[in-house]
Amino acid sequence: MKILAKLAAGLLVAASFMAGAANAQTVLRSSDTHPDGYPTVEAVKYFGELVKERTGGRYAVEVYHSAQLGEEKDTIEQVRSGVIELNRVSMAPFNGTVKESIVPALPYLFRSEDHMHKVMDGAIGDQIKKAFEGAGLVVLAYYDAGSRSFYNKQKPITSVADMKGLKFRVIQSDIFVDMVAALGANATPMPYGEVYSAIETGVIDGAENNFPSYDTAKHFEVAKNYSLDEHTILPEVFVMNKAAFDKLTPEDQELFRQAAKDSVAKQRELWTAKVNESRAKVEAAGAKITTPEKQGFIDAMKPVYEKHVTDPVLKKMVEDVRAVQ
Ligand code: GTR
Repeated sequence: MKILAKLAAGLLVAASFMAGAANAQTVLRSSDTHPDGYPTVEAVKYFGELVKERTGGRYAVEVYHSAQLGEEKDTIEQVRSGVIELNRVSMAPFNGTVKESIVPALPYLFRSEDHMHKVMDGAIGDQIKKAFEGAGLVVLAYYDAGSRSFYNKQKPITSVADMKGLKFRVIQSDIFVDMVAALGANATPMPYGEVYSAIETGVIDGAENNFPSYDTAKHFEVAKNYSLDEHTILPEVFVMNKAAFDKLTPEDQELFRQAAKDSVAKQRELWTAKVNESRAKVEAAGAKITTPEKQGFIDAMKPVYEKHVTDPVLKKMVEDVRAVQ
């Protein structure tokens, strides 16, 4: 009896150990500058749910929204060094690190959001993904961020001439600094979280972003003139630390890629709804939306291309983007 009991107890311990091992969960941390409920935050949460479900709970994702882990530039360093495993950021802060990421940040290169989707979902999108690996990152998905336009607290912008002398915060990329200079205005790259008070106190006159960011960061409260110049259709990237990705089994890697792909459809749907909601909200709150004479903006961008698209790889990529119908 005693021996049997001992055996049974031993089996129980072994069984619970095995169950414990099966339940062991690796929690992956992901950063986002946006508040809870924002389409990118929701898309990464959805990715996490799919991963958890499809791995039988072996992996889970925790999304730290609202810049809890820091501003984008800092969290990019965190994900590259492996302090965090995942990150959802804009493409532009990578412009100085991943040469190929310059292409989707170029002003007026994409003709429409549809054109951007075709490019990023195709061979050029894959080429950019490959280039991110050199920076220690695996691109899991490209998400939508609509188009970026200028807004300011001084006056409505109806043509390039109105831009003269205004001070704008731009996203942290030289392309954007030069874009603003080419329009006769002054650019200050600064972290997203500092923009509201910088506009409020008059350090800058305005910034540039899409409607959901203009809304959720509350910039519409301090800069009421939004001019729909739509200078870039800049996608977001959802990246994973490459060493962490390489540690996954090939099956899990495929599962992660598929979950990310599934989250793209979800994000695009949420994005479209959010743009409409945010636009209506800021207008109701008194934002004045104007549509400036766009050709002037397009023509002014020549020096930006001359300065940043000199490398043969980038020249070819720009040609390839233009050829995508
Ligand atoms: C938003 C983007 C953020 C952040 C922000 C900015 O459109 O979703 O990731 O890059 O712009 O301007 O800093």
